Amino acid sequence: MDAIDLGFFRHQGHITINGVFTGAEMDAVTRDLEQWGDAFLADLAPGQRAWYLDGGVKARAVLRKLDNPHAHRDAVGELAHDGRLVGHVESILGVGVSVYFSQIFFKSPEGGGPKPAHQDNFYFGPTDIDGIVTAWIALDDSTLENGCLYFGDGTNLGPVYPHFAPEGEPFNLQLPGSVLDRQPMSPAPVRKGGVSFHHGNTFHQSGPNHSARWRRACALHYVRNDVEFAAPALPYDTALKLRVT
Ligand SMILES: O=C(O)CCC(=O)C(=O)O
Repeated sequence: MDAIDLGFFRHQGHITINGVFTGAEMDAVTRDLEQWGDAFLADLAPGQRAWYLDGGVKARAVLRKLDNPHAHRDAVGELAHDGRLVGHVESILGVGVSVYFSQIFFKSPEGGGPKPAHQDNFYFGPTDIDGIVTAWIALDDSTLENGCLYFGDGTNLGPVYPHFAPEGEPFNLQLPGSVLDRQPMSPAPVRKGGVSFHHGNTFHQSGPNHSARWRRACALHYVRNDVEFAAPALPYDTALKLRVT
C-alpha cells in the first residue's frame, strides 16, 4: 500500500487514492446493495419517502441513499475493516478508529439529483473537528457527467459555518450562497474501486447525473476512537458505532 500524502491532505482537505479495491469487489458489494435497496424500497413508509427517494427522478421511485450499511450489510462491514482502507484512515486520524455512521449514495442514470455543498462536521458536531475523516468509496466510475464530488480546496483549515435546510427537506442541510460565492469548488473524479478521503470541515457537493450510467458510492465516516458526535444537527444512532481497530 502506497503511503497517503498527508501534506497534500492537510493542505487541500481531501485526497483521492485510486485502485484501493478491485472492480470485481465493487460489483459484489453493489449486487448486495441492490438487493437491500429493493427490500428497503418495498417497505418504505410514505412519511419516509422524501428523506430516502431521489427527487430528481420523477418517472419512478428510486432511492437517493441508504443509511448505516456498515451495520446492516456484511459486505460493507468487511470494507470498513479492510486493511487496504483502514491503513489510509489511520494515517490520517492515528491508530484506533471506528465507523460512526455510513451512507450509500445512489445517483441514478438520467436524473439522479445533486447533493448541495456542506461540511460533514456541521452534520456530526464532533468533539474534535480533526478527529473525523470520510472515506468515500467509488462503487462505479465517478465522472463529471454522472455527478462526481467537488471540493473546496483548503476549506478544512477554515471554520464550520451555519447551514440551512430548504422547507420540507430537513436532511438537506447546506452552506449558504453568501459563503459559497467566495469559494471555488474543484471536481474530483474517482475510478471504480478508488477512495476519496475528506476532512470533516471540507466543503463538498456533487452534481446531477446527466449520463446513462449509475454513480453509486459508499461513504464510511470514520472517527478516532475517543471522538463522539457531541452536537449533531440530525439524529445519529450511537449504538451503531463500529469499533474497527
Ligand atoms: O456522494 C455524494 O453525492 C455526497 C457525498 C457526501 O456528502 C459525503 O460523503 O459526505
